[in-house]
Amino acid sequence: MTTPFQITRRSILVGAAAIGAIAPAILPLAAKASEEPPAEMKPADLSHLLRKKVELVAPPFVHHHTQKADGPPKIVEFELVIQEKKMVIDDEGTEVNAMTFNGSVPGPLMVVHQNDYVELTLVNPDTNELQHNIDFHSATGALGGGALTVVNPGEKAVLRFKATKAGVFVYHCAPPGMVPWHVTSGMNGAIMVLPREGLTDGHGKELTYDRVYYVGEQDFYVPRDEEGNFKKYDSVGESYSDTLEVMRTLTPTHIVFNGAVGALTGDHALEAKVGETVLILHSQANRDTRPHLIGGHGDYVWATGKFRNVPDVDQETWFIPGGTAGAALYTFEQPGIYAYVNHNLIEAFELGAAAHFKVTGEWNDDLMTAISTPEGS
Ligand SMILES: [Cu+2]
Repeated sequence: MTTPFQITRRSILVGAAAIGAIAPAILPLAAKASEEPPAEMKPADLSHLLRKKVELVAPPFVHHHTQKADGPPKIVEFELVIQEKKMVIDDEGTEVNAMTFNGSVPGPLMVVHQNDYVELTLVNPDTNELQHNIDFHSATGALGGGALTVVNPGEKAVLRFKATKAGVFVYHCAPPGMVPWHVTSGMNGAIMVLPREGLTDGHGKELTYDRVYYVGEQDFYVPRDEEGNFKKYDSVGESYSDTLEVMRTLTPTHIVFNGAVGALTGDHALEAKVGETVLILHSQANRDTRPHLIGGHGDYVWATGKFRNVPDVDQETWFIPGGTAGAALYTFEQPGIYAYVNHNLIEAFELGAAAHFKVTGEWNDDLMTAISTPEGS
């Protein structure tokens, strides 16, 4: 059966025109590029490079990696399998027809070192309904790879790019005609390109981390019925037009960390010990955000995530523009539960953009003490 969503490369423009009024102004480039091979080129001979295959893990965790490069640049192989699936995004059972890389929102974090080559296999199983692709903000050319990776259900593509810039970068789906829908349905993640010599403070001091966590902030736009209840749909395609209407209000119904309200709080809190240094990576592919660690700080912060810049120090809150991934390094000094929030506090407390750090260790009375606990006067 043909639906407006099962479009082929050749009918991208027709499909796009039918789907959204804004799309045609942006899409011809993408459609043209995906139909044609790259312009005249001399294939790069990388046969002398070592290859490494990485098994990705679901956020907030990050696959094993070394902080400094352990040799010359290599080809690092990753695979992302696109999964369209229903996900529950709050404790009231609200559902979205999510689109995901590897089944999680956000998609998994990839780690390479500067000047490594990323070789990504992007798989769109034939059980999916829609066409997808991937745009790496860390890549150069062809719409970040988006023009070379448009895959219909049942297809896969392999993209290789050289990670020339060090930093944390967003990746996201950007299919012709439906970019914001796919991004706000969960198809985004991040890649960290570490300097080959590891992180520094920009003044010669090496910076290392004991743990790294990846927080992906997601805005969802869930349609409501006449009574104000969130609607459910049998398929992602069926949810499209209602969801687009809500998206155009620019008013998310949910703003969450890692796919759902509470995904990183309570029993799912991020763990650390006093004295440990934690690297917190935070991406938002679509909206601005302003992370804040309640009761802590950002010792070293690359708010826009790019490691050739000197990090800001001793930050209280940092600003990550939409379409960016930031990095903050903090050494915990006190035990306890810390809330890590988007410090638009309405977005944190009312819409869900909050996580917890559960930190164990010895209390430092010098840093803080209760001289007198609350009592009646
Ligand atoms: Cu997609």
